Amino acid sequence: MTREIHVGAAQLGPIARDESRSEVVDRLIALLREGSERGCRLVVFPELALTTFFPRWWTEDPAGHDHFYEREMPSATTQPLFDEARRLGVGFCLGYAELTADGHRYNTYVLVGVDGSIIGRYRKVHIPGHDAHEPWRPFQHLERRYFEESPDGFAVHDAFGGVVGMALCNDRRWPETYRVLGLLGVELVLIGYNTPLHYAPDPDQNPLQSFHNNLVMASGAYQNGTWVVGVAKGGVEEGVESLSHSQIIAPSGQVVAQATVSGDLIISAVCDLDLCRHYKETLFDFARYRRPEHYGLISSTRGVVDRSEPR
Ligand code: CDT
Repeated sequence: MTREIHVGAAQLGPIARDESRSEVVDRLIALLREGSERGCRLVVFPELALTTFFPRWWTEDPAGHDHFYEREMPSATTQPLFDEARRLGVGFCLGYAELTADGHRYNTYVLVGVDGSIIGRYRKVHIPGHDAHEPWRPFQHLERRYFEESPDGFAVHDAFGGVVGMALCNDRRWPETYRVLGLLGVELVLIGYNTPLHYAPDPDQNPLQSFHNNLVMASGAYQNGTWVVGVAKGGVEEGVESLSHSQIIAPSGQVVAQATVSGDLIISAVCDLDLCRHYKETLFDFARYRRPEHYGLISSTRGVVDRSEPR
């Protein structure tokens, strides 16, 4: 018997700075319903799906952006999304800015089951951008000012009939993300992203954003024999254009569904989780072929080693 799950990638268009949380929740509910009508059991929303991408603005006091964070999940404002999920019998994955009771700020993803209960929470591991104000940029990317690095790392959850893992945006560029999840047996990786088309430190990369987006997710899927669902918040948001091109990628590395336009929309695919075995049990049979004794540097150093130092 095959293990098939119909997954929807709920791409979002821009969220305006002054758009209220409940207006955004209404947009998410509309997408959840559309996913349900298509037959989806799981609908995946992007990173920071409740607010505009606020790290593009500097505030002298980091707490100046605290109104963009959620202090509880669900809250009175987000509860209608959880209620609708339970009513429809559709699970979802939602990205938001989390402010904990003891004052920690994380870029967070939460996985919610078809009964509306929380299955797992993931806090972004790789925090990109900068932490100081850099006025030379046309806009800021201050994630390193407004979010802490996850203290928890990566995890998988037995959910939706398979093994599900989460990652957020910049995490998708790092092979370690997929490999750690792969070593945990992941079959479905959910990744939300906000990727501005303009990359100030090296604008030569601007026209390559879509290429790189597919390159990293397709490689991660293939090299670990897993489905990958990449979901954008794209379009022109507060004057900054971000990548759309949401996509669902099979364990072969092939794209099986892709958004061709920006804006709020659903793409979906029936993901046969048993397809993962084709890769996990052949070319990427980790237990048979990996040589971890030669990979020590990956976890023992952060940057490039100084080869002039005796080792
Ligand atoms: N949200 C996020 O992680 N965005 C980054 C932008 C590039 S770093 C400024 C990304 O990796 O897509």
